[in-house]
Amino acid sequence: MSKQFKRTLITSALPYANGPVHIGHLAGVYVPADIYARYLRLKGEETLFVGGSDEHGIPITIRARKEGVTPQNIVDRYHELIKKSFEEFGISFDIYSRTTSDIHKEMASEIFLKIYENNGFQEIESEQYYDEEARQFLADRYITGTCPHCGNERAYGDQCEQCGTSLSPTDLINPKSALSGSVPVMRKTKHWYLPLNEHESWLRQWILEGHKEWKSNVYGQCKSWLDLGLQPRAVSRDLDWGIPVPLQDAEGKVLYVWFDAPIGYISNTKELLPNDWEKWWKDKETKLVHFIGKDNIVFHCIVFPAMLKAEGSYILPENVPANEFLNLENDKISTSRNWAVWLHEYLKEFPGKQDVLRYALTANAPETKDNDFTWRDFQARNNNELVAVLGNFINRALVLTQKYFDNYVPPIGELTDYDRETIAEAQKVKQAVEQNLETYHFREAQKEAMNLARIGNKYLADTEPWKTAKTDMSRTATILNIALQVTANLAIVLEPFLPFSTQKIYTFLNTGKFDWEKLGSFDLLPEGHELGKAELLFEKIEDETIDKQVQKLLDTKKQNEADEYKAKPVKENIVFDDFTKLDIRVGTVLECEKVPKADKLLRFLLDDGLGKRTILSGIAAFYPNPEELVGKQVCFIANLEPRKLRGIMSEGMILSAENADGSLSLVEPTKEVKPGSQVG
Ligand code: B3M
Ligand code: ZN
Repeated sequence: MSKQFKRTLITSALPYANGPVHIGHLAGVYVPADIYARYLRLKGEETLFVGGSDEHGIPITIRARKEGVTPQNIVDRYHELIKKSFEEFGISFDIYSRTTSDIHKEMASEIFLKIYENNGFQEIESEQYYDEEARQFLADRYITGTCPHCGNERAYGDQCEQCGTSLSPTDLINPKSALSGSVPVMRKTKHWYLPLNEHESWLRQWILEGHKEWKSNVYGQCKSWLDLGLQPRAVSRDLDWGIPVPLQDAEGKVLYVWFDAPIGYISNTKELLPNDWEKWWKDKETKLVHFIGKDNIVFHCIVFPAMLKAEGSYILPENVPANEFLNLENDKISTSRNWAVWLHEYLKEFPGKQDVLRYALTANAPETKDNDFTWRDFQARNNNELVAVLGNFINRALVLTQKYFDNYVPPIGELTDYDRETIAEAQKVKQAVEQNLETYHFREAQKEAMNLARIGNKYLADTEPWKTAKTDMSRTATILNIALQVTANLAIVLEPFLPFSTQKIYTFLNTGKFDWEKLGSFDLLPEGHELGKAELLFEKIEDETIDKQVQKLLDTKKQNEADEYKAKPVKENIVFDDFTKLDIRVGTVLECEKVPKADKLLRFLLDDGLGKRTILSGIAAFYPNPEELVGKQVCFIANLEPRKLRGIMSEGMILSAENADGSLSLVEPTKEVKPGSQVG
């Protein structure tokens, strides 16, 4: 039996205000949180939905440095942009504020001090990299050097982006400060640590025993953290952007961004309800639910609860329905590679189509595993589901009522068995949707809700009111009455998912909003009620529109490849004599074929001007039809010591150029020359 609560507090992760928000944010966090909030409100439950921007931390300072502006400048810009995108997508926050607000600074300091007074921190001195020129300690991201695993010379102190290994700054070979370029030195520094190890046993009990119902991805991640054993975590940093550590001997130190950010949920509640915020955070009858992405699980399930416990007066989350990641056209969404569908751009290119994106993202939500957004799927969801099923059904119900009953709800007559079956089936939808929403299965919930439109569509197709209208007007009246009641039910059940479209349905029906409890009723629209003007709810999205979006992504990909390619540095100088030692010549290809059982090798037989010469070359992957090379001229090194490969003597080396993507291309003279001609 699940616990009964009086009210629900919903939070959604605070996005970093260092860039705009994209479909990955929407699909993973904000749309599910919004569906949940809208559903609870519709049920008349006491609900609060809190959001905001995360405005501290290294990602912000990096962006600011790159653009040569202040961090405040960056967060002011992106906070507004993000806030507007959420508003336009109907994310129904009760408050969307920011972590640079005064209330937040006070709240974060207060909580820090309370934990401090409760002896909840350890002070630990450690050695960290310090930039003597810039006179500051260096965050991991601000140290670059050579990756010890792959040799990438531009690896960061926290990660090598070439091989993906996560690093710590002391792993780097030849570390350099990204601030001044100088070689950093080790220096002692003191920080405050949250001793998570001391919280381990109650956390184990609370999560592993007490919350077996959490989603398996969330539970599993918590379990593996707990099984590895928890370590103390620093909650302060040496940095000049953030909330100062509120202690005497803490100059130059700020709260670590992951310490202050989740407190933002509390501060924002207080900002909205200065006199009434505590019941949302301190009363055991409040159900606290955090919506986040999978990379934030440890902070919300382990670190933040440990902070709250150490403070002593707060409730803990009841659930943390974290999602996995959404990919875009088979590739990881990335802000730095501009591989994303940005919400503000979508709105410009698809004006008025917020619900289409909300629908497609929920239908494809990465609830249990990473999922892929593709423009073709988006188009199909719109054309085959929203237009062909939902829009089509509602339009037929309304247009037929207009045609046969002058736009007034017709009277309901005697019901047939089939009518009763249809109604009974439609009434099952409520429970199915509720069950899924209450267990955070939003994609399944939306599917069940759409099922009501399928039921309606089938009902009209089977009963054919346009035919009965020729012989039996009272039967037609009954059918359309039922179809209109289904339409009203659709407005209720789809509201959490498609708030803009359901608003339109209410306008078409010329009625106010119905509560969730009315879902399943077939007397929502009384006989004789005059309907509003019907319009199309959704429109088809054409191939050209989708092609344009796909092309836009292909262009981004090309641009990225061009940006990423950096020609290799030139080798050390040599003297002319060294060069003349090489005997490079042109030969004409007489035969060319794959070497059996060697994937990469081609066997060339060349006319080298003196006779015939066999050379093996590892370029088979790039010339799938080697016979086409016969007759072409290639350059080769004639005096390279012969060596045996796969039992064949290779007499030299054929020259090829390596392209940015690693593919090889043979080097050929621009005009035909006599075989044996020297290159130099
Ligand atoms: N800003 C990380 C993120 O955007 C972080 C979340 C904070 S939630 C309190 O993924
Ligand atoms: Zn590496």
